[in-house]
Amino acid sequence: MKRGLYIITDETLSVGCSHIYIAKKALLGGAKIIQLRDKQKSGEELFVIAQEIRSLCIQNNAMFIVNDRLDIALAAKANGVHLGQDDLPLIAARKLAPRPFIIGVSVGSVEEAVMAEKDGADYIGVGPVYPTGTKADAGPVVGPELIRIIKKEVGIPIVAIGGINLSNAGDVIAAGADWIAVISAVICSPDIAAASRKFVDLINL
Ligand code: TZP
Ligand code: MG
Repeated sequence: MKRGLYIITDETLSVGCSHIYIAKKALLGGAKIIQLRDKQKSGEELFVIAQEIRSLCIQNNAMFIVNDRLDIALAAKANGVHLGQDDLPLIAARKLAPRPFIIGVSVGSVEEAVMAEKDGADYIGVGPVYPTGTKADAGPVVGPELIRIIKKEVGIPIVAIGGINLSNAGDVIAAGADWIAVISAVICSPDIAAASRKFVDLINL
């Protein structure tokens, strides 16, 4: 799949909506990657949720990625894991999880992007593209310019993240992003499926 909408679940932002509810609605709206992101729940709780989201993704021909937790991703048979620069190092993760298991890595510079590709990442998450209130430690805003530069230096897919909304997503795609990753612009919406669909339509233009 070359392009699409990548939705990250976050129960702390979506007042009253569970990870499973968010995933269901986002899939209904056409999201093709769901990432389970939860920094608080126990492994026991996450494992149950991950198994459920995995089957929803299979039913909807979408991929399922777990944030941070390679153990949960492997145990729940997710398609992959997403790792930040301070998480389990990519090389160590890859030893435990050979391809076709997907490993995505967050990067905030060309150097990190080139290194991630060299070390075996399947995609890179580039951001924050715009200011975001969703992640306090997201690092400096990189703008679509960094996507344009990284696109020339790496061959793996680029997932753009951070402050992306319907007004700026077109610029991010024009800069070369393959996937648009969104949290607040979709999950804080009263209709998650409809909000997802609007992004999908824009990506498919
Ligand atoms: N990583 C970099 S920015 C970010 C993450 C998880 C938050 C993206 O959330 P939003 O609400 O789409 O700006
Ligand atoms: Mg992380």
